[in-house]
Amino acid sequence: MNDTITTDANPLILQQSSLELLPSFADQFNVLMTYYRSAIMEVETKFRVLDIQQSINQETNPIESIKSRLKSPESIMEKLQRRGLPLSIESIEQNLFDIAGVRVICSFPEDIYMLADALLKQDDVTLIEYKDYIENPKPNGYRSLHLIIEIPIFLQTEKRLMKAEVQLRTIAMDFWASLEHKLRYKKNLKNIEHYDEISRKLVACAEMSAMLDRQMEAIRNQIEGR
Ligand code: 0O2
Repeated sequence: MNDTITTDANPLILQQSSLELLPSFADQFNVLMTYYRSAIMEVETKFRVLDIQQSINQETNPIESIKSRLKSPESIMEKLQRRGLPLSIESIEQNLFDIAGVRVICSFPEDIYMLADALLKQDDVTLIEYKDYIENPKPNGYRSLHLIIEIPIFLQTEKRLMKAEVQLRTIAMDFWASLEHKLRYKKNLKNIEHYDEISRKLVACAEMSAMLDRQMEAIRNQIEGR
């Protein structure tokens, strides 16, 4: 019997002799990850340019730091499986929008919206999804502005549109999210004693850090006469 290969996007029946012509899943996966890595570089550059421009115009740097990450192969496979989606290259591109992740840590909450607006005004950026967890924090206290965008990357002979997730937060929001993430992953919090009390304490910490953000911003605005 001939070997049969099927892909979810395009069912193919191939002879064994054709097999060596096909790039393996691993090869295609690695190429795709290179495209996402390129998308990260494009998005980072856009933010660095905005930061430099602000430092010239306003003599301030709205961005404290940028942390980027490419989702790991294990996380990609886990997410596809969890959602009952096909484990294929096409499925990754069509269904997962957070493989390229860029986290922009800002000084003040107003800077987050200024940077998001400036990014979304650029004519090569398409907004796919906008989730404002600052206006509407998650019940556990999590705050950040999340954007899913599509941007072009330019290869030798083609232009490819790639999706990326941008998370914009203040230092205080990042401080809370990083510690909450560590605590959550250290233990399965839901199974421990005093879970409700711990959840309430985490929400209270998130509210304190939001208050700190508002006060620091008010001081900045007072100093700068805004
Ligand atoms: P990592 O390692 O940061 O990538 P989903 O993407 O399916 O999990 P959804 O609703 O599409 O869920 O995404 P959502 O909630 O807009 O944002 C997902 C990402 O935001 C997470 O990615 C985290 O980075 C961050 N995030 C969202 N909620 C919380 C939270 O309660 N606490 C913390 N610390 N971070 C949060 P990943 O994939 O979970 O992890």
